[in-house]
Amino acid sequence: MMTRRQAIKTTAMLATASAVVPGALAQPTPAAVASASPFKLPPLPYAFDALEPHLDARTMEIHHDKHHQAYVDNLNKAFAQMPWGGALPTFSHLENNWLKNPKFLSENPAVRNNGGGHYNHSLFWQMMKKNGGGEPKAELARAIEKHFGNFTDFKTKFSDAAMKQFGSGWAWLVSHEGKLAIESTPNQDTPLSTGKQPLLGLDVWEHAYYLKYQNKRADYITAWWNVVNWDFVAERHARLQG
Ligand code: MN3
Repeated sequence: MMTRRQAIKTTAMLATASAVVPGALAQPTPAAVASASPFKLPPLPYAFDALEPHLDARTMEIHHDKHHQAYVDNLNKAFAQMPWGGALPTFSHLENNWLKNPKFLSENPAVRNNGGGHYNHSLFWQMMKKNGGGEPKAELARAIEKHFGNFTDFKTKFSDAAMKQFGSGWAWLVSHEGKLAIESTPNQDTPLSTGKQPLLGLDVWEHAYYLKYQNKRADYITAWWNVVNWDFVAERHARLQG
């Protein structure tokens, strides 16, 4: 918990950081920017044990509280090192600017890795829910059938992408120019950097499954289908259809 004194201090620093923004030449001092920590760990939208027995509580706790927190902390640190003259960046800025700019990402590997990690995990928690799984409905179901033949073939192809991602990375169902596709990305790279929108993603880093499944990634993937939040995926899909 933040004490009142710390809260006042933080508020003062945030005020200092944003107060200088309108001046074109004035930039927040590195100290003010570092203290602002514009990126925050979003709360897990359910209890740690909500996805049991498929994803165990201990893994969820470490994954969210330690791994995701580390991406957030390191992204804030990376931001503090950047020359910055604008308003403090937001999650939307990360999503719509930084992660869609391959040149910027290649020049800022700390943002590529930690910004990607923050973005991917922020989505990942919402892509799962208690009593999830089953099959998508309505428009999304029709789109999956159109692009992959049927839901079973889609699942096989997605699981295959997750299995074949060598080392750490993600498998994705993405939307690109009105079409659905399956792909995988290494490390914390996001589909955004190649112009695609992620609809559903599966974290295949060992930290996502090692405690319960050890080296058996296939078992983790099979279990994960039972917690997919298809409503969330359908919402993202519907939004992209306009
Ligand atoms: Mn992870």
